[in-house]
Amino acid sequence: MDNLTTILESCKLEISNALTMQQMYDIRVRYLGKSGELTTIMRTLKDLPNEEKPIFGKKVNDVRVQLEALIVEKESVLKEAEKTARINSEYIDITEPAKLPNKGNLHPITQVKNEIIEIFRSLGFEMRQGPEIETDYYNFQLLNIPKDHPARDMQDTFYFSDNLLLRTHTSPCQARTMQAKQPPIRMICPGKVYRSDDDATHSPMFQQVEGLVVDKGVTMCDLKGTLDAFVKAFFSEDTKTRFRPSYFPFTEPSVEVDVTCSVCKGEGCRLCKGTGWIEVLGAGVVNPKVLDDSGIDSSVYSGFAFGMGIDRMTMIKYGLPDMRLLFENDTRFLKQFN
Ligand code: 2NM
Repeated sequence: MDNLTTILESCKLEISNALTMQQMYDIRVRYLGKSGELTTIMRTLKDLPNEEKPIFGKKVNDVRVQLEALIVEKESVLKEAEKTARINSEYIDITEPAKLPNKGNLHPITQVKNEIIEIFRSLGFEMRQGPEIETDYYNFQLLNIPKDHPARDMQDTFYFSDNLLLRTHTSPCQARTMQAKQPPIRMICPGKVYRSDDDATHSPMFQQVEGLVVDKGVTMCDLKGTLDAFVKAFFSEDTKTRFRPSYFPFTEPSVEVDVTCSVCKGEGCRLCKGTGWIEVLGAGVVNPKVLDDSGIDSSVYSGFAFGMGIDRMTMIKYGLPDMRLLFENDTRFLKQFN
């Protein structure tokens, strides 16, 4: 009987000290298992006098029932605690924003090209496109570029044959348009052009937008007004223009157009090399010979034309120090235009 009391007390103590389900399992085996303490003590029953057997047997059974209840109760407490601990350790914050997939964007040159097209569209210009492989006739002859002009040299132009070449400007598209329709013409041609050039400021392929207006009474004034409106829309409303005399075979007179520096507003900085002005465009009044050769009567009509490099416009607009940034496809650079 004393042994039984000792077993009961020590088992109660162990149950109350137990911290894990594994410990509870061990306790159950050690006290109630096949060779556990209670089972062992039950085996001494047969050595007792007959009259004590039922009393002792009942007592052992009472202890077993009592311990069983205590173990079940403690186990349910521990199970609940382990569940809570697991829920806490596996907590997922469903309000945390998801990791977004990388989002692409149009290349900066494409963005600037679209912007230029949109500005001229709002001024009433239509967009036309022509082939990148051209004939000598459309790329040079029709544009009054003489046989001995340096642009025609193998050094400057990629030839497929004597007659076939990669266009060096988009002007052949303007010539094709003049052949195809009579004035009024208000068109721009954006696209890729190719020159045998490759250094820090020249790429063998670059993109241009050229424009052409032909109608009755078109003058240099219309050219100035149109380009003024364009640079104000493209750079900023306070941008001013400056027209310097220049030369192109297909225009007469010809000009080079400077704008006030978008970085220093004319003060002088690195971008404008201290002058306050940046050259952005070439332009001029279309040479009457070019009109006549393309089938437009220059005694009735006149026109102006202009051309700009989209890569150059992009560099100026964003103050890029090196044109190669635009061709390396480094996503750390490109995603800044998202
Ligand atoms: C420029 C500068 C000046 C130009 C001329 C023509 C055409 F076909 F009408 F004769 N198209 N583009 C032109 C004129 C292009 O780029 C710097």
